[in-house]
Amino acid sequence: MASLSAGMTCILLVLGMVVPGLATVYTVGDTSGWTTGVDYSTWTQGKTFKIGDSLVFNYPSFHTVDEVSSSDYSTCTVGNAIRSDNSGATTVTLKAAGTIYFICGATGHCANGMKLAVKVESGSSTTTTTTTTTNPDLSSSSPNRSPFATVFTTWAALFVILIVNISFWQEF
Ligand SMILES: [Cu+2]
Repeated sequence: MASLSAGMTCILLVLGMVVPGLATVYTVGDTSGWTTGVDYSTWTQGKTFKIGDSLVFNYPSFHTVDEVSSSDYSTCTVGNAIRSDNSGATTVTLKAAGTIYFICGATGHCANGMKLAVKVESGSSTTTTTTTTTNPDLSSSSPNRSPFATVFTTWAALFVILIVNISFWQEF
């Protein structure tokens, strides 16, 4: 039984390393959305943001989502936004490593908490270890192979390995 547990633990460790996470969609502020009175530094705690992940801002359109510089973020300076949106539903895809800063452009809102700094890590969460092929015939024969299909195939293969592993240990 100890051997079985050890074998399964080993398999689970392998699963954790081999199967990558798909891109994550983060709703800023969760159910609170993008508004005053929320501490977004608390919201980012414990979250790992990677290239390919996205941030969804939900808010009434008297707020704005302004991407700003580090200094404008620190000082709550409005009017110099790199990008700005007030559609009420803004999705920002994280495309580069580093820290990206957002504030609300409405007067006084940044000082009332509408400021968000997200540290983006360089590791992409959409890259899998099994998508790359050097065989041109193989790649052209499956042009519609999606990341989901790849992940599913990987999981299926590992599931078979797990079953074989259990069968093996049950022999003893
Ligand atoms: Cu606002």
